[in-house]
Amino acid sequence: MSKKILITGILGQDGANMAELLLSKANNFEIYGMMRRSAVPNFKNIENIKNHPSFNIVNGDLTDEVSINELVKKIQPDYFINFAANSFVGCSWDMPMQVFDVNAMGVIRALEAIRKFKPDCRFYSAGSSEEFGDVDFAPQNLTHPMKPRSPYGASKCAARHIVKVYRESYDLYAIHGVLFNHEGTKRGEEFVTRKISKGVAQIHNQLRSINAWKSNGSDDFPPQVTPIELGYLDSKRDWSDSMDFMEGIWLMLNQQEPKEYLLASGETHSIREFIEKAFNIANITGQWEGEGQEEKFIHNYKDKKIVLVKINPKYFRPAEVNLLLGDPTDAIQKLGWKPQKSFDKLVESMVKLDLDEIQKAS
Ligand code: NDP
Ligand code: GDR
Repeated sequence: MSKKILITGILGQDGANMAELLLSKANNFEIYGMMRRSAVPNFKNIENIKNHPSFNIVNGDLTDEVSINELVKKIQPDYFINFAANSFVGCSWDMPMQVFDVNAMGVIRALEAIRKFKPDCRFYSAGSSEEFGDVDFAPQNLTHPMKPRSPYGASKCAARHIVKVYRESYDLYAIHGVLFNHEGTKRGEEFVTRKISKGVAQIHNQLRSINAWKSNGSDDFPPQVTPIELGYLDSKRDWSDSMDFMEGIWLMLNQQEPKEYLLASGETHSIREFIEKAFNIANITGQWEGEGQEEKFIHNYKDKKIVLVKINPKYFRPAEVNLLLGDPTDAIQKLGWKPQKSFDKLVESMVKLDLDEIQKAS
């Protein structure tokens, strides 16, 4: 018997990775990837699976109850994996109501559809370390109080509460596992890791052009390097690989009892550290100079100083989460979860992909 799996957020990072993972795991999985209507949809993340015979795209929107009900009624999924969200913390102050509508009300719509039309369907919804906010202790585990610092974080806290209520009230296999930051080569370009890896690749390309230009005998060079403009550099994040998390989520969905877990690497690194590592992988040397908003990451090119990274206050947030560090012991010991990719390998894979892509394009 085939297992039907409905995945929302299919064009995003995790939805696409989960579909890819499940299609590689077994040949009796029928995947239904839900996308919302868009004038110019971007299918890049599902390029290598979109023609798979067991992969189907379906239309729906988490803000639209009718579409969610219809999908659950028609497909009768065995699993419903909810990755759809307005997932960008930075913009959640600009549209707090939309963020709650998708991230919290959307979860109720999914739970109601399951309760009414397929109560034995197993449900996972993505929780976030942003629920912990201005943390009381580190590393954080699931006993940490919810102290969100953004409308996004608050919406995920609301989702966590409602999943618990439905699980306990209606005896559903419904879980909201908390995920710390996870990245990879399908990461959206506005998130800091991808913004850095893309920026490094662009600068690498620009430095190559300068070198070629110089080797033609010219003494000076025009300022052709576009610095990466970032906000707060001192926050620390617990970064992992998205594919590793998809394995953990699948384990969470296949236990005897619906229990929630937290996935994290157990390491924390600053944005500054990510920047240094990313440039290092591209063989570009640099050092920090200046202070506060004037601080810059500089590359010495002969007697010239080339700015690689500078601060743009427009990227500061009204409130920041300074330190995230998760404790994944429970998931490792009780689920048997084994994350594979280290922080160094993660940064390397992202920078190398962006270097390759820019080289192919130029
Ligand atoms: P992405 O932003 O890459 O993907 C989110 C997807 O949700 C997008 O494809 C988007 O569609 C879709 N979406 C947004 N609004 C709606 C809507 N109203 N109806 C249907 N679909 C919608 O996020 P990730 O893949 O990185 O994250 C997956 C989930 O995990 C999210 O819930 C996120 O909040 C959560 N999470 C992520 C973490 C991370 O580090 N990546 C950490 C903790 C939690 P479109 O493509 O059209 O924009
Ligand atoms: P985050 O990820 O807010 O942790 O949410 P993001 O990459 O956006 O920010 C991480 C940290 O970097 C700082 N920062 C910048 N961030 C962005 N995006 N752009 C910048 O220019 C910039 N400069 C500095 C931020 O202030 C922040 O401290 C991610 C999302 O995937 C959520 O959906 C998820 O729930 C959490 O991770 C866990």
